[in-house]
Amino acid sequence: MKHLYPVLFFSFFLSSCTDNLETKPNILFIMSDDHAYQAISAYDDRLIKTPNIDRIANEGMLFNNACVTNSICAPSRAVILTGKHSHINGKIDNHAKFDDSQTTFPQLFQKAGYQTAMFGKLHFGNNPKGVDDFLILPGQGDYINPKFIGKEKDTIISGYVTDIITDLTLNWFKTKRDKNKPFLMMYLHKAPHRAWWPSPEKFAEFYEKEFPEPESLFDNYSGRGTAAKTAEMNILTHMQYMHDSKVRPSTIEEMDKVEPEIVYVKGDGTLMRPTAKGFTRPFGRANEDQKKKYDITLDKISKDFKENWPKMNNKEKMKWKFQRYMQDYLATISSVDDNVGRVLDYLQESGLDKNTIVVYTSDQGFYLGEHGWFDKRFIYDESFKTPLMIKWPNIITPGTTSEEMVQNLDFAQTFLEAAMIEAPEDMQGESLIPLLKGDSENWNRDAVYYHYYEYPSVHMAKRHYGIVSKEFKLVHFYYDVDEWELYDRLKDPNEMNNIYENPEYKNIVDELTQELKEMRIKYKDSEELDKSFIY
Ligand code: SGN
Ligand code: CA
Repeated sequence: MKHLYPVLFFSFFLSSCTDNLETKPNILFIMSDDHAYQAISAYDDRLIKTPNIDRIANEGMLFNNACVTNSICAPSRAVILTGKHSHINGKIDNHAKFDDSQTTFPQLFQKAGYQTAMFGKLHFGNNPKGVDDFLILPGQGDYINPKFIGKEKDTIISGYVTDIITDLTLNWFKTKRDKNKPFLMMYLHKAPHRAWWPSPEKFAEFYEKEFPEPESLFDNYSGRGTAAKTAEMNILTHMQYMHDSKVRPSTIEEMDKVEPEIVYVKGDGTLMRPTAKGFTRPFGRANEDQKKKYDITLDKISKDFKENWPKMNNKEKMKWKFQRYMQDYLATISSVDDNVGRVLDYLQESGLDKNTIVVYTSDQGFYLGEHGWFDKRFIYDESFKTPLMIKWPNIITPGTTSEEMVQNLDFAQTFLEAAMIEAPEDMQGESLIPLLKGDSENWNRDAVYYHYYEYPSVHMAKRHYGIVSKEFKLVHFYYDVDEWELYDRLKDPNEMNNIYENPEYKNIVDELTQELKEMRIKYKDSEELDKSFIY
């Protein structure tokens, strides 16, 4: 019933409004890749200050319980574009093919008269549909001198990827924008995706910094299930010295003689000796001038490693790797923040900001050492939640926050409603417009559904689905285990203790199990479907 009013209203409105394009808002959708909310100062300023990204929150609404339906890159993007859960849109993991005969929301915008464009990382395997202009990175893309796939031709652009994606976006605004049409711009960063290569300047700047460790850096998973214990995303045991910490291959070979136990665990669980390839893959693209700039910091890292690593115990190695990780990860974010500032400045200078909805989000969250981890995938908070802030002048009250459980699944319907375009009946999200307008009476979702599939695969996070409310999280791990977990999100925010077997929570378990069952029916997920996705 709740949906009837906007549909009726907008179908009436549509007929009188399609020619009246100037009344429709523009949309600037900014998404980065693997950006943890812990690394945005609007959420938490212990690690980094992000004054430009924060501008969106200060002038709009910050969501404290925004989350994804499936915490991994390409599936999250498929959910965003289709407004449907992974088991419906078919892109359950990074390997699955996306069936591009499906409707995506940019196609609907294009049809409704919007000018549409996309620059940066899509990571889909297909070119985007419904965008008038695009230049996208192939697959994961490269940080240095990246190649782009274009509508007409592919091109390699020299420089640092975050600056380039911004230049492309600004150039489109300045030279290609049709002033008679509203726009939908998808400005999609590759950063801060692994292996976290900063620009040479930020690399040097952040190498000098030291960052606070999270409380659970040395988690031994004693209060958790098999999935947490067997995941291969621990900074000490799975992060790689060359590929991630950027220690020179020659140094590693030398250290090998000192202590020959440096091995890496691969995604499939087998052990691998380090090879130079891991280091040179991103760096190999740099030209001689760029290499010289990187060399200054790379030499410092290797010198430190050579001098100190042989003397370190495991605890010290963990601490050392955590600092190296944060220095590079946060350096890439600092570039994202500078560049978001350039785009926001342009919107302001051109006056476009007045009628533009600006969204900042990430395809999912990320572990910054919590539970000893990097990467994502799990329903546990750091990867389940994602940053989200939305600014919309005259509609959203500046500086407001929302605690509601909202998902990446909701974006398509939100943008469509904002643009007064009718959303297809089979989209599965909820428009966030009532929340944006401060009308929480017209919002009645109290829990969300989650389902992660990519297993067995890199990082070995087991398959699971679950239900999450503001208070609790109930999870079922399946495939090669059959384990349930329950977390009390208010009493145990770091999710250290699985209380599924605790008799005090029996009623909660019963209630949530029933709710989860109903949710799987509502979203058309089922055991049969789970089995059909097993490879
Ligand atoms: C690469 C990364 C993984 C990461 C996946 C998926 N390894 O395989 O750490 O989990 O991508 O990331 S790397 O050695 O290539 O950096 S995703 O964002 O595309 O889902
Ligand atoms: Ca990602």
